[in-house]
Amino acid sequence: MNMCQLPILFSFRRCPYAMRARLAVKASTIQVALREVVLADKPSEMLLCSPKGTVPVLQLPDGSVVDESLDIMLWALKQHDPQSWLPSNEHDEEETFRLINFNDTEFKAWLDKYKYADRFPECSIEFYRQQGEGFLLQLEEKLDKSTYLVGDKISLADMAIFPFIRQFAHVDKPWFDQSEYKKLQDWLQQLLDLPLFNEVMKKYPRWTCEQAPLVF
Ligand SMILES: N[C@@H](CCC(=O)N[C@@H](CS)C(=O)NCC(=O)O)C(=O)O
Repeated sequence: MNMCQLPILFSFRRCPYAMRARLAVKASTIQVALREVVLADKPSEMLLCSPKGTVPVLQLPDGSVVDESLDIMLWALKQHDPQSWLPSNEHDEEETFRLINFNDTEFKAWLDKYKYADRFPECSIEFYRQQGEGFLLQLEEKLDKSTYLVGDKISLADMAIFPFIRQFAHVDKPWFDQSEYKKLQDWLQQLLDLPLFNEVMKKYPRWTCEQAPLVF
């Protein structure tokens, strides 16, 4: 493929939504041109195709745009899913999207308050952590029954959710490490140790329009 025709992925290394998009794109082996952005100074090229201004954004060669991380994951995996991350039956599909939806709505809201507790002084950091723990407990119970969140192999649910659990764990790592969520701790460590994760966490310079396409 001519490099100019590669899909363009606007990304930010540390954003958990962008991480999960990069994980799926990399797993799918579909090549994209990666553009590392700075959130405080988003490139006009990105805002022009997705005015809502969140990363990740995928711009396809035909001009269409996918600007929700889960949709980018599905865009990639529906074309090529060599590690079989997509759910293979209706039950797993329902459970996968239920967990991801809970993560992206309720859990993410508590995660933000826990992470930036000083900006939400109406309650204590411990309170925000306890609210987030509802989801940790749900996941711990899942991991008590199966090796991964939906079944005994890595799937979309694990990959869409673990970047957020990583963030939650890193707010107070000593607390997380001594917490009762032992299965969750092992699960997180296993995913962090994947070569795929290291691959998608490589550091890239901030994109400028003079830059040669960075094939990811
Ligand atoms: N629902 C969106 C959420 C993406 C999102 O909120 N990304 C954050 C970074 S982690 C962002 O771009 N925030 C805009 C900003 O900080 O200006 C998705 O799944 O792609």
